[in-house]
Amino acid sequence: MNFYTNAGVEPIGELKRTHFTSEITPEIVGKKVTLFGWVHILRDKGKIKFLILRDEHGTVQVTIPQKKVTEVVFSTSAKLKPEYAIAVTGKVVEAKQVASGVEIIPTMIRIINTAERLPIDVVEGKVDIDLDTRLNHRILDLRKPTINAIFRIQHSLVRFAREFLENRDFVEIHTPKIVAEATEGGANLFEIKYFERRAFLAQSPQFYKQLMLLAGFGRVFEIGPVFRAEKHNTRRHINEYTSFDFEMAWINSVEDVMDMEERMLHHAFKKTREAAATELELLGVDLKVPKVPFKRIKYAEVIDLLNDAGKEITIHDDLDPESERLLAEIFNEKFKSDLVFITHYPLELRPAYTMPSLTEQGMTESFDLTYKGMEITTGGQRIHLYDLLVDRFKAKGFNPDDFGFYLNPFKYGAPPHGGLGLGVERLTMQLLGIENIREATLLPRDRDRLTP
Ligand code: AMO
Repeated sequence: MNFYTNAGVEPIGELKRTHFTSEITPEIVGKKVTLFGWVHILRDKGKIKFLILRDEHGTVQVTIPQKKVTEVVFSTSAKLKPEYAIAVTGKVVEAKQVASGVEIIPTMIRIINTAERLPIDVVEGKVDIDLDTRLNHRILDLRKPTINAIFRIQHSLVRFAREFLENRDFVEIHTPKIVAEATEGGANLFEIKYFERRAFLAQSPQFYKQLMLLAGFGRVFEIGPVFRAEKHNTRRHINEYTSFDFEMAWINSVEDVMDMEERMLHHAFKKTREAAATELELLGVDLKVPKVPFKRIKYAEVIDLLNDAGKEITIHDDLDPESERLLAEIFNEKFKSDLVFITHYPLELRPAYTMPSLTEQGMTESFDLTYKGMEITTGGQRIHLYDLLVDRFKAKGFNPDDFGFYLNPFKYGAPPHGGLGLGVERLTMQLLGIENIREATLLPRDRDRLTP
């Protein structure tokens, strides 16, 4: 059976791509090229038609003058509609009026697939559509070069952060996402039915990444989904996000963890600046590579700074969005820095596994990393001493018997250790100056959204 007889489309057949659009440059004038992509923009001037072809690396102009192309090519070009998937073979010629200085005169246009009338525009800046409508049509929305660029930059950040850790003896692990207990406290847990029992979706790989150090891995990391049943829809919370976690044994103090993170981010920013230069330029972002070390400030001092700025907040409170907004300004003014570690959080604000401070009564050996005021990372030294760990679980109101799988291994020579969890979407949004975390999430899940 021939699927292609009636649909007005042809198979890709023997055609092979020779170039991406970004490779169509003045250096290859005269060359015969074949490109695959989508019909981005069409302009019909009667005897001459213009087609902007888009592929994953950009766009190129294909000019179709009736006088210079075959009849078949001209009639095929008349059938094109926005977002048709096509193959174009042609000659690269000079074109002064085009920004790239070159265009393609086709010797063949093949319609590989047709497209219905689009529900949203794929061409940038045509009409402003609201985020919700865009997310409803996310697959088409992502075709926009500026939207696509966000995730290429995200890829680059993750790629180079991973590269940094791999070069320092970290082992990538994959831990279960169906779990028996909460790690970060019970408030935002998703409960699921697990045959005859109840289970939960993992809020963090916290327990398992720690246990892998007890299992003899010196350093581990994991980049994977975690789930939070956040009650409210906010611009910085989603219900499933990508957590970039690492954990390292034999640390002297929490400082080792912060040192590792700042060097990792420095590396990831520096390499992303080069590797994703085109995408950053497309988004008009001047990526500043942060200076190392990042500034460190104690939580108590942050509260003082906020109080001085007129904000009513005590050391027993978490930072609310207004505090974060204020801090972005204060840190920028005071430290001339976008990335600032806040350290020594009170015990009551931190999970049970967090190491109490050896020097500051009632505080912990923990930190958050803020980026332009927003928390992007939480980390700290963990308790590696069994008795202390059990005490802290009890103090938080947990029954240690429910956590045997986690607590028991600490009886057998657990090394001192610490680590962190970094929100990949939050890192991306802050780096690119994106207002709503959903825009930095490929396919966001929030209270109202479960598809696409
Ligand atoms: P925490 O709960 O602070 O710490 O989360 C770590 C980081 O994850 C990101 N994040 C979120 N991103 C999007 N939507 C959410 N609902 C959301 N919640 C958190 C933030 C945050 O800084 N186990 C500890 C980490 C550790 O100590 O290793 C933890 O999960 O960027």
